[in-house]
Amino acid sequence: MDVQVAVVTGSGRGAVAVVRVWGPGAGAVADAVFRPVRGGSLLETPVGRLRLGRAGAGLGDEVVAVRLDDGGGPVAELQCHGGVAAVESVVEALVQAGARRVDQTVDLLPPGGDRIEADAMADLARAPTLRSAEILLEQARGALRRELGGISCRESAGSDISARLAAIAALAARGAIGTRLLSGWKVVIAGRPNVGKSRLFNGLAGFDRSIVHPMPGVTRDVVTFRTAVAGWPVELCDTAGQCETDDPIEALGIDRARRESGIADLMVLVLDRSRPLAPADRRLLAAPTTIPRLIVANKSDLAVAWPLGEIDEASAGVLTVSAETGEGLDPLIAAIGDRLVPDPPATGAGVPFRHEHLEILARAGKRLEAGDVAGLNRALEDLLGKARSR
Ligand SMILES: Nc1nc2c(ncn2[C@@H]2O[C@H](COP(=O)(O)OP(=O)(O)OP(=O)(O)O)[C@@H](O)[C@H]2O)c(=O)[nH]1
Ligand SMILES: [Mg+2]
Repeated sequence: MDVQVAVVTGSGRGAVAVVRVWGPGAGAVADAVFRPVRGGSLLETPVGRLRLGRAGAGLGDEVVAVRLDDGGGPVAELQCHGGVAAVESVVEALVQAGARRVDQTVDLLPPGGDRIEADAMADLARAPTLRSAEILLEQARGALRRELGGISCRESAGSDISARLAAIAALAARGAIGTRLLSGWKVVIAGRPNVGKSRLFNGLAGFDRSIVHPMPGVTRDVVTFRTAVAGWPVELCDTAGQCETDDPIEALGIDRARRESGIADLMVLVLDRSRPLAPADRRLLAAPTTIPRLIVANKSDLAVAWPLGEIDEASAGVLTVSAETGEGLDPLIAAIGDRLVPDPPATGAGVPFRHEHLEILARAGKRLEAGDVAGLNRALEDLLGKARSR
């Protein structure tokens, strides 16, 4: 058998593509194209250890390389950015080194992997950010399977029922993150007119998506943009400034702003630090919120018109930023990330990433609570079972 190469995840769509080489001599072929950032060659690297380097023509693309041994022969994988050019350049280099290209097939799933891994691979191809991709890649490598396997009990569960229930609860908590890895979180930027919402939105988006203007009432409709905030996929929403108005179009925009604020995961309430707080600011601060919020005092590059202590939230922390100069944007980005995902999964942790996983976990937890170990195993078998769904 010769050395073969295939793109395991669909190229061109996701943040990360996995290029797999297998067959006798696969390690040497991968080694020939992989240029480590530092340290010895890929062949000298123990199986399973991830290495950072470059591959491809010229300077090449940044890749993570790993040798795997599945018992069925040597396998190596190069994970690269998902863009078509990057993937093609890595595949081409491997072909030059002697591999034969074959079409992607689901049989290229990780050794021993099946449904969970297949689903993780499918989602990986659609991962909008590298952080999402990293977590899905871990699941494709068996992180979730391993943890589920640890919970299912062959023998009588005995005294460790509470430990297993805690493990199920921990997985379910991570599932709240896992099920958002593709769809992301919604963050709405709200405040009264002219406080700098659109400027801040553009700063977070990284380019001028929304119109910024000295005249109040510029943003009329909700402007959205999908981006990565602290590595998480986020839909940012810029909204119309909230105030009393007789203008029917502005009023419609304000209605929409309120609606968005009701369904978002987080509100960033922007105040203008360079002007005294207006009644509209105070109304917004006092309004009951159904979602978590961050208070941002913008225009910190100008002379300060009010002390932070003037608002009740001061003790909880108001973020001072200048959307104009960019000062304070990095801490704001970190704060948004912390609010959306206060407890990110550790590297290698099992993360349920589909609602179906959470439903099965809930069922398994109920069975375990009832002392029904056979029922627990049956529920988990739905996920762990070898029946391939695709
Ligand atoms: N000096 C300074 N000016 C700012 C800052 N942020 C925004 N501005 C200015 O404030 C004005 C209003 O900014 P926008 O971002 O359009 O404000 P907005 O809150 O979106 O306003 P509406 O869409 O009308 O509700 C513009 O002239 C901006 O250049 C800042 O941090 N510092
Ligand atoms: Mg605006």
